[in-house]
Amino acid sequence: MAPANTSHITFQPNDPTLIPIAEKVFAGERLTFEDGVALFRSFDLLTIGQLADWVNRRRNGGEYVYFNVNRHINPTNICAYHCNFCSFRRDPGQEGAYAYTPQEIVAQLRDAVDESVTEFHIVGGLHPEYGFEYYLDVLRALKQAFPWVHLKAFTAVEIDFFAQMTGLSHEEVLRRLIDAGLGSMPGGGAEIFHPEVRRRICPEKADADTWLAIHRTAHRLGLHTNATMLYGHIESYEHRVDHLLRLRALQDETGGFQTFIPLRYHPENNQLGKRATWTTAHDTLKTIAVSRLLLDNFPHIKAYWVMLTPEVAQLALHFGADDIDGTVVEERIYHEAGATTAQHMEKIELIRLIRSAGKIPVERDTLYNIRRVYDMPLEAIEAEVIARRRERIFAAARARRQRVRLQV
Ligand code: V47
Ligand code: SF4
Repeated sequence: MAPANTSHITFQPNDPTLIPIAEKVFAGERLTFEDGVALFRSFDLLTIGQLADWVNRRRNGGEYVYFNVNRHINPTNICAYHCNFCSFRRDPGQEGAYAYTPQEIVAQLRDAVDESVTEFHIVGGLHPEYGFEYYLDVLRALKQAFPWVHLKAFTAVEIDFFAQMTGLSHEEVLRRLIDAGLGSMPGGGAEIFHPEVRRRICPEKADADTWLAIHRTAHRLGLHTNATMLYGHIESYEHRVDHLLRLRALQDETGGFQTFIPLRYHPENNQLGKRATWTTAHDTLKTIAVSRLLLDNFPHIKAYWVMLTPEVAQLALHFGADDIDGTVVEERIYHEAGATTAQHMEKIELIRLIRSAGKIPVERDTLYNIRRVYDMPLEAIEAEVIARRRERIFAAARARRQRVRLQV
């Protein structure tokens, strides 16, 4: 790679250990395990952020920030596993346990979903009694009711569970899910790959090699997938770097990952929270920035506003992140674990958040096709969004009246 033009950058690190790393970054050279650990150990957050921002500008232009209009669906919280960081899971019959039928899921969404929604993000518990057919039926019912909506569904851990339940191979499970409407896979279930941590926080889950093998198979079948890392609990910086480099190695092989999403550990109402607490905004911004620097082959880094808070997610847009996730609607997993953010953000609020960071909001679909660039004056966008919302409310009311008339 040709050396980059850095003449416009004033680069004055407070931490001299970052100078050789910066030289590599500006020369487009790949960072090593030791570089990753040195970055995490450094407290010179602004220098690390500046480097990550520079990489984001070189890779993605640095002005566009992506979001989408999506809805989260968690079909059931009943789960056969017992990850000690999870506040969402319930045993069958336990207070608060639920499992919606595919028809109930569609009915809950019927009045709330119109053509503006482009993605359903579907993850949930591993139900010990419902078979694989239940999960296939959820996809089929959603695809039939909302054929235009992309289904980003089921983590590699869920795929592995379906394979164990049925005796099918991971590939066959994925093929059947694709036939039922699966469009791509979210990045959950990765947690921390290193066995020293993994066996202490989620011993029943698919191990690192299995998680990676499932994504490899998904990429071979033409699916795009995401990857996550659950950080800020009992893991060390070495464990984080190991995790990121395992993802980078698979991406070198397949190129099938779209986005990396660091997930900030939420310690409330779960066992792990007795030993770990909330990590800091400093750590979060550094984790976003180091991810951008180490994952040189990942197109996007997401600052997931639900997890990081809108305020920190907004700052992350200057630390290497170029995506902020979507409107979400009714997030449950982190809210059970103490998230204080809203469970939903209106599109106009996302646009305002991105614009007031000096960036250009870009609405995308799940596969990063651009639906619209919001580069016009904010007042024009606000007027249009309000008019559209009004139209949608009237249309939903008309549809409801028609259904009632038909029932009569
Ligand atoms: O794997 C569970 C995490 C993940 C807690 O692909 C927790 O765009 C923090 O897959 N504190 C599932 N995290 C979520 C997921 C996801 C989320 C956002 C975007 C995308 C994407 C995927 O939720 C699990 C686990 O790491 N999680 N409990 C907790 N207490
Ligand atoms: Fe079950 Fe997922 Fe919670 Fe683990 S994180 S207990 S697999 S719902």
